[in-house]
Amino acid sequence: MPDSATPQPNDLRAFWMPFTANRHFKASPRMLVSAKDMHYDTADGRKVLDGTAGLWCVNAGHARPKIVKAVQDQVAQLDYAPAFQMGHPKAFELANRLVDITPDGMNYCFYTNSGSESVETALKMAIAYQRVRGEASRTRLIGRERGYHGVNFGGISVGGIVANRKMFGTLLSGVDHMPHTHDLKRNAFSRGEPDHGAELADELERIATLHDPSTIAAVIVEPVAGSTGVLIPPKGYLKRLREICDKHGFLLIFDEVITGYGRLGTPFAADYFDVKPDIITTAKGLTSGVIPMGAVFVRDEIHDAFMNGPEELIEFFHGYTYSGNPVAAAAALGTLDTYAEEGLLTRAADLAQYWEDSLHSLADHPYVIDIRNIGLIGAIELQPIEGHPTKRAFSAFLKAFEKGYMIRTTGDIIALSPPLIITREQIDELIGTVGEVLRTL
Ligand code: PXG
Repeated sequence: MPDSATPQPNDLRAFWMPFTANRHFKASPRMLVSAKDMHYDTADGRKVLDGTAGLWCVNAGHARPKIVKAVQDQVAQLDYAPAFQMGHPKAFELANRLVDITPDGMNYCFYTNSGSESVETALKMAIAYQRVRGEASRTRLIGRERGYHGVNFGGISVGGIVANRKMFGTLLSGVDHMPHTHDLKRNAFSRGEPDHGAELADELERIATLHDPSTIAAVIVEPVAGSTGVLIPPKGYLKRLREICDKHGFLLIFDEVITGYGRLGTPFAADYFDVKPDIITTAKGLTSGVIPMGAVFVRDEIHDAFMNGPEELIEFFHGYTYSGNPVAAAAALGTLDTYAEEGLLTRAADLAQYWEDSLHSLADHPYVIDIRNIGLIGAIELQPIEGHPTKRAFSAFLKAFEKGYMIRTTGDIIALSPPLIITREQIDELIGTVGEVLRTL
């Protein structure tokens, strides 16, 4: 709980906040000062139920003892070790533990510090892999409309977010995009995977024909797109993408920064959809948000293709000062222990039906034009206020926060993704409050 010893900032000016309406926030700040399990405490002493696992990352819940202790012990024992040409035991132990839970045949792990860096790493790996296997003409990258792959130039280039394309110049060349799969006309109020839209994967064939397959290195998609409003793949869509990639020699990258580590009720979305990508990007839930860390998993053939040439040469010319940082690695190990002891990587599967029924009970509420769900993810799409897009949902966010519930909005879509430790009673509370808020909009 906050107390008089908790320092309160008295000037909010200097911090230029990320992805935030800075002036609006600073006029009426929402300040979190502590957290435990499912709840935050605010600076004014209120408890707030975390309906979003922070930013889709606190999968194990807040301040979990194993993770806290792992970090405390590690920072006192080995705070930092150089990441290049040197090693420390926990980075190796963690990689081994991680590849035990990745899909079969993906036995290599490359560390980053965030989802954005995992994406850049995967894109570079894909292009370099095509080169080392003798297909150097394959340099194009294919993404998708409404894709979100972080904030760096590679990620915003393959991503399909209009604001990025408007604000940040011409981005990477040699990139093309498939259409998104969001189709309210055919699929509104679907439970789980929508029925219609698998044929949209065939657009990849059209793109392959246009550019010639021999110029394309990789295709990157989020199995379930999170930040652009929870877009769930139509039945059969991802399998079809996999087939087309196989046919033409494209690598298939699943960006699992949101779906990784149990969000759908399986360790990875690749397991859930039974589609094996060539590369998986992760971050967020890897350390349950406690210390920044990401990991990229690759199929054995990709790693092995680099292990040629003189042994004293660096095989993959890429890495970060903090790749495999000891404290981050310890946090991840503590997180994996917590996931294993509490069955959290599959717990969403037990809760999914309850979650689905609870969410869809809001279907007849004012302004609701769609509800969709998968695993422990839910979205409620609202009719925008004419001429004021995003305003209705943002007002729901503010009202929910006042009532002690943290939800996220993107456009006019409310996105929910609670920590995987949420109880059924807490689901009732959260959805009940969202319902109350919707009735006051
Ligand atoms: N890929 C995907 C699929 C993501 O969702 C990133 C990459 C980038 O990760 P970093 O760690 O660099 O932020 C993300 C991040 C939201 C929200 O509210 C989503 C993200 C980040 C912050 C907020 O939907 N996704």
